[in-house]
Amino acid sequence: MKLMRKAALVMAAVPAIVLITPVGSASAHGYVSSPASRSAQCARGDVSVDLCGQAKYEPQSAEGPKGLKNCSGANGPFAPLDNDSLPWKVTNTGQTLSLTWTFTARHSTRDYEYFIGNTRVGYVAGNNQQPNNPTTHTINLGGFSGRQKLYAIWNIADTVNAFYSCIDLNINGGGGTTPPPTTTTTTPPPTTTTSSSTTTPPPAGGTWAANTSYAAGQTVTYGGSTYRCRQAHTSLNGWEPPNVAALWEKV
Ligand SMILES: [Cu+2]
Repeated sequence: MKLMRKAALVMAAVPAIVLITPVGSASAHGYVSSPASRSAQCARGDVSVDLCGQAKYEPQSAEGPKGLKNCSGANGPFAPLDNDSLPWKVTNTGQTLSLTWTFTARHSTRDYEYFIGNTRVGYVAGNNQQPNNPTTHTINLGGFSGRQKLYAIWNIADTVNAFYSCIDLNINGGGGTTPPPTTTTTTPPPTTTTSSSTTTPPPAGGTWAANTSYAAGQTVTYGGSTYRCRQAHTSLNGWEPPNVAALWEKV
């Protein structure tokens, strides 16, 4: 009897939970937890919250369109992850590296890609299946040595997005080759112009449409709301503003 009542209570609570979970909730995704990615270091306090931005609270949510090479997914609140000059801890490794993903939602998976610079050093197929949590991959670092930044990318099968983690490595313990200083291409959210002389207002776009080139700062309407473009891109079906927070912010 008691059990039944409990079950009934749980059932009754379910619709309420669904209602209070925002659409596209940022809380349920994944990141590389071992070796500690930049996101993981933020979450466990290795790097100060003041420096980390949102990654402190949601290490799993550096989400952005597929095909990027960065640590934040070009997701504004996660931009500090792209800053190579923060005091990230470096993992010493040989040529073989095992990485563990922690998932807070097991999205069906297209594949995983691992890059050093523009070289893809690792690939693991996802077969459009849900991954186990956690999931560990072992990759070979392709002959790279010294200080390197490894991009770990989880490509989701049923959305346009991917999740990004960066792991700072010292390969073969050498520290011999110093990587060229990486120019951080953080795409900051468009800032409101402070200089009053530059009064070029962002072009007021019309209604959002697919296969259209949008510039950062441009606004469009979609579904009765107005959105501002975060970074220049050409729109595609499926990239409707409410779907891709990395590209559009609601105003
Ligand atoms: Cu998710």
